[in-house]
Amino acid sequence: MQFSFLLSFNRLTKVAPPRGTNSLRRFSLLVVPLLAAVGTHAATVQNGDFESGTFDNWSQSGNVHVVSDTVLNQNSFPGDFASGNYAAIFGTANRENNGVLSQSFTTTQAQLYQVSFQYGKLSSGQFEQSVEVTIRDVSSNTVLATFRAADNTGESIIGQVMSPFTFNFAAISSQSTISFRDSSLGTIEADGLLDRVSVSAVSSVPEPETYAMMLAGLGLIGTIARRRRAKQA
Ligand SMILES: [Ca+2]
Ligand SMILES: [Ca+2]
Repeated sequence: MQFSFLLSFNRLTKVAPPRGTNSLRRFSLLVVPLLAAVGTHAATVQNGDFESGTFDNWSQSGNVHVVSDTVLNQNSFPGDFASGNYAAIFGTANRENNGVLSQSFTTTQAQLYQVSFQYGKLSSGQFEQSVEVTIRDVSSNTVLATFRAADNTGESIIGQVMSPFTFNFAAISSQSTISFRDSSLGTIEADGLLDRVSVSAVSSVPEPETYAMMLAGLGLIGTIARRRRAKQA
């Protein structure tokens, strides 16, 4: 059973890069730096992997704590449950499921962002564990996105893995808040685990210097095409 857990974990973490043709690679060499220049409006969630071993940068209430693999391993839970050593754990022990974690971060108006995180169930019981994720605009308190991540596999501890989740939202001002609220069906012999929370810009309105770079790139492509046509003629 332990082997199947490890294999599943490896499948999640070792995703082979897609293979492309040479022409696609050349195209990527040109386009990737352009896209990198476009994605300058980075949103930053601090301590999203909880590797400080604390809830630094987060607001925390209710039954949610930082937990380490070391502690879980000492408490008869063998395996790797966190990316790194630490994760957030909701509904610890058999106490109430009322944990909330939230953090505000800088955003750019009209910018599209992708939220990604890992969530899983630490359990020897059957209760479904879930977390409700809400993105709000800070100044207006408008809800920009809601998302629910659940692990209802009902498996025992050795079979568990953290699963990746992603969703998008568009910011409407310079500050947004992400919050995770424990919404599990029960807490007895089941806790929710959260790790690797990050927010990144997925597209952007290009700035003037980016347009200049793009035009320069297109001009280069045009020059190459003209030279090829001239050679063929
Ligand atoms: Ca971590
Ligand atoms: Ca619990």
